[in-house]
Amino acid sequence: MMSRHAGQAVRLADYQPTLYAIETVDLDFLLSPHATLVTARLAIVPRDGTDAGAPLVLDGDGLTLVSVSLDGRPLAAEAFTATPDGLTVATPPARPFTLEIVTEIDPEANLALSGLYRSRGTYCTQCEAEGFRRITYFLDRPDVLSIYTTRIEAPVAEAPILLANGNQIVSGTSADGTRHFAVWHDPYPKPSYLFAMVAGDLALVRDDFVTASGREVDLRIYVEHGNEDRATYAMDALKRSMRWDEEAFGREYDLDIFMIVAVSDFNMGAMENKGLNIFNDKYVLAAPETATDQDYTGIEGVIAHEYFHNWTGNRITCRDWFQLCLKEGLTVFRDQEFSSDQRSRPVKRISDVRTLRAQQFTEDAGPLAHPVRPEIYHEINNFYTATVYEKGAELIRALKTLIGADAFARGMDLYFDRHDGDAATIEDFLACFAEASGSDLAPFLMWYRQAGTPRVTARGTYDAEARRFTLDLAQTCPPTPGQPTKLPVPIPVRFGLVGPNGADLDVTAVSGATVKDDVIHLTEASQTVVFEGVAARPVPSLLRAFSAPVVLDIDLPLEDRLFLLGHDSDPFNRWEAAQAIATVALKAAAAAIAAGGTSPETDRSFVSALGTVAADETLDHAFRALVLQLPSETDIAREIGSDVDPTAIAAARRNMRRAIAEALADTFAGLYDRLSTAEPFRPDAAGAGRRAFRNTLLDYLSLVPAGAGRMERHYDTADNMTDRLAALTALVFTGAAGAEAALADFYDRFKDHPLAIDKWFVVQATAPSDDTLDTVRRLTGHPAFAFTNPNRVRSLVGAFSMANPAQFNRPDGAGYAFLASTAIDLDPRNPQLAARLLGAFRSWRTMEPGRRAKAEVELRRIAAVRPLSPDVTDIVGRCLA
Ligand code: 0A1
Ligand code: ZN
Repeated sequence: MMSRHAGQAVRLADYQPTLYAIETVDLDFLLSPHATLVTARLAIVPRDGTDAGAPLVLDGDGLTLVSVSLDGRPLAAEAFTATPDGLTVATPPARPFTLEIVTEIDPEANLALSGLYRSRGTYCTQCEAEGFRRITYFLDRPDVLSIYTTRIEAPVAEAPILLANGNQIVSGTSADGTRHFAVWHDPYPKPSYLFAMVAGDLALVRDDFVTASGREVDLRIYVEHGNEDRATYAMDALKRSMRWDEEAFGREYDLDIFMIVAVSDFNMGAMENKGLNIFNDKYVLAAPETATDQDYTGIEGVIAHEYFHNWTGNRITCRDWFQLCLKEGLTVFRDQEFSSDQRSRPVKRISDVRTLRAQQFTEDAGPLAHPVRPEIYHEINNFYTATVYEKGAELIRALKTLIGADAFARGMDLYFDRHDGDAATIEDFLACFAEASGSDLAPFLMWYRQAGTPRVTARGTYDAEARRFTLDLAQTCPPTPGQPTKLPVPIPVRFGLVGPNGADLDVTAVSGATVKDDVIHLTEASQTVVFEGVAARPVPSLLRAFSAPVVLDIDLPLEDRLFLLGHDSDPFNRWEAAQAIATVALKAAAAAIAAGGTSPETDRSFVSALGTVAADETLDHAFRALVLQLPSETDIAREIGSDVDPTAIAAARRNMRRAIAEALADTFAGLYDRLSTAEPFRPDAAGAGRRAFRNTLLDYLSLVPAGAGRMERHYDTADNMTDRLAALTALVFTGAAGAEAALADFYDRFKDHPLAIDKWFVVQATAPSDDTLDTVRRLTGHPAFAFTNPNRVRSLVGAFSMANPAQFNRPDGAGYAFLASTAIDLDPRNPQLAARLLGAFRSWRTMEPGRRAKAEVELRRIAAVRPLSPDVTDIVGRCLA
């Protein structure tokens, strides 16, 4: 058997277990910046049924082999073949044996941030998905589970801290005191992607936790010296996560130590390595002056996410990378539930749905669409997507809604019981819920296999005489790459029939579809649900709390939507009503502008309904803020779907915001001024809600004369980053006279805080100005910017291409050319980051013909570059397919 080469297609249908198991792994790291020696002793056992002497094929990626021996004897040259990308032992013994492999690697030169690399002097690892093969030759796949013992040796002065998975069992120092070592042992079998080691000069923040059954856990967060004070919120979030997982899922922590290390250079958010999570410092470090409320909620969510992986991901892992959603969708669901319990459930739900629509629905509507469980990939790193994560989480939630909370809880218990220690599949997972609920979940599997966002059409008719309400429901799903036709999926439609006084109407009988409590089970392509004994004409409120990841097409008249906005008992659907009204109006306005006309006037009744919500003191601030925020330009573009003109969309949205601001200036100014009383900063939901509301009001006021003094004052008097950044954004986005001074002041204040300077880059990269691209180009040369740091690159180049649609999609194509050139430059150093940035091209085919042609030229220019990484080849290839 040959090893697969990078970029070669991998198919789910071809899955085969390995011929050999690796029972234990003893790793020895002799650290040195440019020449680290790694000795790996692997206890290898042929699996039952493996032919005697079948070749052992180990994965590698860019490795230099120093030596290889079998059971203590060097292997003869003809007994093996080694290349940088694989090591094959031609005829290994038909019995257990030990293979010892020595490789030499260069962490300092590793700018791809995968495998063993250095981040500001700290040695650290990132092995998911296929980084372990950049450290040593291995069966680098998630279904090979081994017990790891790791020895790390380094000069004391360079790396006083030496960490790896599990518990430290031995340590020592050389006689002259200059070198030291530590040995760590992890008793839980794990796949190589969960391996981690860290060595460097780091500061330690400590706490402890006692689990429900009395285990004392040593909690440690390692940060760069000087950042200790900024890790307290992360530590608090960790302890709350540990308690919550015990209470909500009955899951306890299982080692005596849990460590988090914050590093500055990291490709993703964080990584759940067993007992040794490694984090992008953005998701650890926070102080009121430098972190926004969004940063605090991000930290809480990511700390919880990685911690929850200890059970959903580590104790039960994935059989193969096609099953990635088994750990990711489930763990996102768990962290969303945690945050909902810690904060406001409706507010969390609305923000999650906003993200889902912006990221996943957009992905699902373009050339990068793929099923939650894909069936083929060329580069697995490109499948850490909104579809696998966010839609994966929605499927868990929909499953829970369909089978009910009790059966869901029993199914989870069964899953933990039955599969602890396994590398499992989606089928294994669903079987637990089928058994716990006594239902056939075979149709539910279609959700995992089909890409695309289902569209549910709903038409209601009321027969007053018969007191009957008839609801016709139908589902379709658009074609996606490789999937021209689709089957129906089981869709839970949570609903209420809202009566004239705003309360849900009672019904005496239902027929036509399974309806359990307040959930319609839509299982066929079309179904008619008949409700009897309906006392008055209802307004249907469908898909409450967003009960399934679908697009709902319901032809409610404006008055009915305004009624839901004012009265629905489901807060999500109140918010949704405002979004739907705005979306209809914005689409029409964008079409008019694109055709050379002007925006139609914004409906007065909608504006006054927004004013009513804004002033309704019975509603919490965060919710009011969300209702006032119009759908994003990306959302509107996706709703339009084809021949998109992003300039027209931006203009339509700007006009509507201005119309609302003008009509409600007095209300908004009054509300704003009343909220301006100083209260000490607290990053909790109530405080964050107040700031979100006040900053949303400021955003509107910035468009009218009332904003003038208020923006500068807001900036000058801010005692926290949320407020200061909101004011800076308002000043810069409106091109106010004080904008330049505020930008200079901001830079000066925060120049020693790279994570705060990232916000300074984002504001400038997302400014709605025709100069923005020039600014972004100039800022790539700024001393605070570095192409080697993913956070910097995402804040400048990523924000420009993903969060500034009108400027990225400039009609002259200069935005496309800039992104293409940047990605081409970046690709040889950090292909994962280059590929991720190019995701900004995912909607290029929906553009009007002029932009479409310019985007295609740039995509083809990238495709022609040689060499090109498998990561970028895959994204560009799928975009052009
Ligand atoms: N499993 C991590 C995400 C992650 C994935 C890949 C990485 O490197 C390529 C790093 C992190 C999580 O879900 O948090
Ligand atoms: Zn995860």
